[in-house]
Amino acid sequence: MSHDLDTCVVAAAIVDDFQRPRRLLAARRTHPAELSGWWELPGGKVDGAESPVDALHRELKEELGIGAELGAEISGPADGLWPLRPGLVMRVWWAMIIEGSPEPLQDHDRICWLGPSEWLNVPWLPSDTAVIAHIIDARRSG
Ligand code: 9L3
Ligand code: MG
Repeated sequence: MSHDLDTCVVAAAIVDDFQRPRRLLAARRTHPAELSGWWELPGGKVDGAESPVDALHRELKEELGIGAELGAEISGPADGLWPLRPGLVMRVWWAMIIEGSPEPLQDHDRICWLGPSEWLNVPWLPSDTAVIAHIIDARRSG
């Protein structure tokens, strides 16, 4: 299926180290009501003209007050993308903080660092559970 016309959401798996990630940042959403209380990889929708990577830097600045270095993209099951719902796909990158310290400034009421064996220990949005389960599996199989 082609996703060319789908709206793109971008998100970051923020970790403490690209080579050997131990801690992963999770953020708890405050809105909309049906997503409130669920945890996600921070990010949001790409605006019309901006590139996905620019959008992700903007979102991380707005939502958490941080500057980040992006690593590799985490490829999803649908032509490399992560389907959210009809017409909406997500792209996810590894990221490390290079500036600032993360705070829930907008869209979230809590953030937390999940330790090495804790990456599935918060109620992630279903879409994000798929991403986290995938990266745990990928690391386990080398
Ligand atoms: N979404 C899912 N997982 C994520 C993010 C950042 C977003 N990690 C979904 C939730 C919303 C939609 O994408 O339905 C748009 O996200 P936002 O712009 O409200 O953050
Ligand atoms: Mg957002």
